[in-house]
Amino acid sequence: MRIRVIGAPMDLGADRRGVDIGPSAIRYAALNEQLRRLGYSVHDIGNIHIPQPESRPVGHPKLKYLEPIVQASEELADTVEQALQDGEFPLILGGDHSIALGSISGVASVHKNLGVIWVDAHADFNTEETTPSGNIHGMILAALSGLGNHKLTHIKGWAPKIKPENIVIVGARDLDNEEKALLRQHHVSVFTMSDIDHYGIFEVSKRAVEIAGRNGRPIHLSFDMDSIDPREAPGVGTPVRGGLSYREAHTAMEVLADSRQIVSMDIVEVNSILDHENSTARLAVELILSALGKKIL
Ligand code: DIR
Ligand code: MN
Ligand code: MN
Ligand code: MN
Repeated sequence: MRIRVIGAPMDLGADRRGVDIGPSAIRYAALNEQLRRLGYSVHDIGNIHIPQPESRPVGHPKLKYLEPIVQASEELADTVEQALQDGEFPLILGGDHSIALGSISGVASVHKNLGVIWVDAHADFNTEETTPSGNIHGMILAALSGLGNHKLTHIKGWAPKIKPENIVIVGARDLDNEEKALLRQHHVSVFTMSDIDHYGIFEVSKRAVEIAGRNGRPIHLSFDMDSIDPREAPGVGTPVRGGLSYREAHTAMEVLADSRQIVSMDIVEVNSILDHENSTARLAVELILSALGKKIL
């Protein structure tokens, strides 16, 4: 299989600056070389164009940088759709998590009945009404489900991109109160860190595949590096204690790889400014390899 690597140096969706270096940091950690070593052919098309926040007005305080985020999402959606049409596996490097609005919109144009596994400390299920921060990276799953601002929900002119009951969040431990109510109301499956403590990551990952990939439907994997414990992944914008261990993260990726239902993937929120010697980017590369089938033996 051929992998199309697409960089999305987005730093408009969160307050903390530094995740726009993510695509470079991940490439510097030898992503392409290691993918080739695993037997894939790699087609790296470089980065899509995304403006620097300093060059744009913040706009509405509950929807910061809405216009440039919508514009970048339209471009990324087209880029990802094209990759799938050319028979390549889209691997999108963030950037903050707002890039998943574009990437999943592109995948959903090709795969109309798409499941999503969202590995994250957060649920990213806020709307402009519930957001405590105005940061759009915290609204992406809701927007893809058709909730919230019309411009966010209608990337490429249609909505919703996914059914909320086809979404599974894994690793959650920092949710806002109104966000919790929205998740319940729309029947999103959420496996919190407590669930992982109780059932174990192997069981939780298998159930995530069962729900998101019911009836063999294709699955998009969206991996926020802040799902990992900050001891392992210090280079993220919003670290939250009590996250996935190194082994748990690998196990989850191996279970997803074994499902053979993953059709596209993004990896987001690597913040190089806060990182220790690129260790979070190096971990991101390891996890990508596990998600794409790398095994110890
Ligand atoms: C918080 C933090 N729930 C918000 N969210 C995220 O601002 O909406 N941090 N996604 O990474
Ligand atoms: Mn996120
Ligand atoms: Mn985020
Ligand atoms: Mn997060």
